[in-house]
Amino acid sequence: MTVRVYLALGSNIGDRPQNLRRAVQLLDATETISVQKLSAVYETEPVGYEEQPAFLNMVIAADTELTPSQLLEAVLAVETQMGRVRTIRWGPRLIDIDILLYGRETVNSPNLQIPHPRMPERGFVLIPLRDVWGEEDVLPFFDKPLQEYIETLALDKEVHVWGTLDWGTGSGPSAS
Ligand code: X6L
Ligand code: MG
Ligand code: MG
Repeated sequence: MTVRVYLALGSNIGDRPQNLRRAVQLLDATETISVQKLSAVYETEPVGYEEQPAFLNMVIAADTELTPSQLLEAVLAVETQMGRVRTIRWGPRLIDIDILLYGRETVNSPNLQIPHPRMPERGFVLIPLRDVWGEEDVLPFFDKPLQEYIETLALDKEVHVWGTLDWGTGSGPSAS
């Protein structure tokens, strides 16, 4: 059975757009994960631990046959494969991949919570999510339309369009 999932990506170390591009490519190269839509790439002020470089953030929609825990394993494998080392909590990272939504399912285990519990407060998640949220306004499990969450975000943390990611689906004019 195929499930539509939404993943949030972030990078604030090294070649940030290249890190996002590689993560999208590795996710799409994973058996049973098929990347469907990419948001714009946003440059965002750090939240939580503020003394660190600005992030690039984006959200992707993908289809998968994996269960939630298998998807988490796949996501962590991509982070590890890219060389992520976990040091400071909330600190700088060359790639972070968070599972936001897994169809309309909820998961509450010690290592995985879906929907992502902090999602509705984070502009760096909701604003890119709006780009790829095609179905209907209201997010599953959150009682208001996405746009209303965006309107009530604190405006002290800047999120602005940085550009778009050219990740090479092989369907472009240069494909051979
Ligand atoms: C009070 C206490 C208020 C903690 C907020 C928010 C903690 C977000 C952690 C918080 C708090 C986080 C990114 C980031 C991080 C990212 C941007 C986190 C985990 N990841 N800032 N901060 N983008 N802009 O991807 O999200 S650390
Ligand atoms: Mg995160
Ligand atoms: Mg994470």
